[in-house]
Amino acid sequence: MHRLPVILALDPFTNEDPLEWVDGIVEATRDLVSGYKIGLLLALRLLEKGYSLRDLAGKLSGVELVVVDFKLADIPDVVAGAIDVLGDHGYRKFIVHPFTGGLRELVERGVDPGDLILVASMSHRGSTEFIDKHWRDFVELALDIGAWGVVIGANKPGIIAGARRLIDERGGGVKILSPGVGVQGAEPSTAIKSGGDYEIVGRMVTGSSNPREKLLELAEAYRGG
Ligand code: BMP
Repeated sequence: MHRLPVILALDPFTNEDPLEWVDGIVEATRDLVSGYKIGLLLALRLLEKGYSLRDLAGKLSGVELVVVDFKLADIPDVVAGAIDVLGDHGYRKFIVHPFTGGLRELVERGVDPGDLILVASMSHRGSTEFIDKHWRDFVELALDIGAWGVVIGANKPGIIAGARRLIDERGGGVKILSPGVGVQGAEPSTAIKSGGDYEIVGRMVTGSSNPREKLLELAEAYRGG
């Protein structure tokens, strides 16, 4: 079976050992998904139990696509420093917030733009207050600097379709990653049908009693069934 266009969000909401939790899910799903997303919640739970980012990197070794989602939003010195540290652990894709401005400065400082994923529109309701008003600017910035991808909520099919048109018009290869599937309400595969490249799926799969079975169930939706 082809890999699903799914990036599995590894957010541990339970109190079990976070490294074993990651290991169990990755071993059960690595041949089915396109990659994994790790973020602040996992990092905090690992720290709490005395683990390091290197321990986590070990569990994810051999996985082609690991997206580090700390939604970095700070002065370029600090963002570049954080990317440096994460890069030393072998991580290569980083979600950053573009609303701070200064992403070009990051690139001038040596950050590879092909490692960056810019948040252009979020899946929660509050995203319309500020971020969504600028989604087009953020997608254009991603194209201008040659970013790897943008994040656009799966429940925003109009924005996904608009971003797809913009990216295609400019012949760019920027990928669209869409979270918000399952627990947050969007149906699996709706973002892909609107022009997205990957859906970021978390609790619907990681919170199920059998993540592998759940993904196999979802495969039907991604096949267009
Ligand atoms: P879930 O499928 O369990 O709702 O998880 C969604 C994941 O996507 C979470 O890791 C969350 O941080 C992330 N996310 C999101 O839900 N909406 C966004 O707009 C941006 C995100 O990164």
